[in-house]
Amino acid sequence: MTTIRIGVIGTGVMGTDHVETISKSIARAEVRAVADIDVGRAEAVAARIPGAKALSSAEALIESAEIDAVIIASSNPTHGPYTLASIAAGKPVLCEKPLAETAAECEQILRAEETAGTRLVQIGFMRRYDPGYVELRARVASGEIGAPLLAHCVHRNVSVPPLWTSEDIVLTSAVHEIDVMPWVFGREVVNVNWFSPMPNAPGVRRDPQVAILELEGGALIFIELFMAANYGYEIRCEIVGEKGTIELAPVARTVSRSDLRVQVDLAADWRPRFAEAYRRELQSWVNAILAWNSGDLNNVSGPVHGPDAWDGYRAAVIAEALVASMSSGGPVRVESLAIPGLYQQGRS
Ligand code: ISE
Repeated sequence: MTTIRIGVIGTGVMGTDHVETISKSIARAEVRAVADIDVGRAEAVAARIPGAKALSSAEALIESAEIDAVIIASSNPTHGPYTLASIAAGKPVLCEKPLAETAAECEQILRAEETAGTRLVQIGFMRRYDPGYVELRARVASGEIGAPLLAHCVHRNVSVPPLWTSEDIVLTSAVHEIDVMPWVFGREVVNVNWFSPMPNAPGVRRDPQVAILELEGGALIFIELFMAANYGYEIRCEIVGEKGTIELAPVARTVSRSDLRVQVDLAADWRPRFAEAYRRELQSWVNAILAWNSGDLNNVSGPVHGPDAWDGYRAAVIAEALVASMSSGGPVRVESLAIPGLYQQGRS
């Protein structure tokens, strides 16, 4: 097999973005089918991609003999069921976060993978492919700032859909820091605590929120989540160590000066900010599937070399602990992640 035939479920913001990235920038892969509950939307996306068709159902896409690998970018409640269906069909699957809505559902996915005998699931934690985060992690590991002690993270959206709840902010947005910061520090989360300033005008959600994650050994991660920040999409991260600090540099390519002002443009959402991360994520996923298909004996981890179902499960456990802290108003300990009898037990 020289080209991976991909099927994309969900043609909303992320599904459409993946379809476009694959068509324009990914080698040895093509989109052959898209599926969406809104058939008209799926047809409109398929019409722009030569050789792609719109299918009536996600299940038909997963089972199609013309599809080698699946991307799930439909609504959050569908992630778990479509991931399980892809495992049952023996197909590699890249599922957008969250892997499932609960840690218990993620555990079911881990067990299904174990029964299948291969790790088939990659999760869309694209920040692990972002050149900035990759460098941050390498420099922390190099020891140049001594032991890392703290991280200050800022995660701001222009706005979110009107019905998003306080919990959605944790499960859909904070989940990125929940995944990437333990990866940068190389340590697990042991304790979480959630705060929010009292709102002036109570609404459907508490926004902004602050999450504090304590890692093994005592390092602290402070995360500001502000979903109605209005002014632009912005991600910041600074690591404070014993001997210095390292932070993500601003990503704008140009700075302008006029009318007594210095200006830097910000994006309206995460797609431009993480475009290179998405490209690298997709190419690496395709390359891993090709290597697996070619029977590469060094390829012991199946078609998944990036964040996997275990990482999706870990993030779900920590997100649930944060939601518990939101209700109890106090710190919540993250109990051991190990699942008795599971082969991933203890894997980092
Ligand atoms: C969105 O769903 C994403 O996944 C973005 O990466 C994140 O930064 C944003 O807050 C979410 O709304």
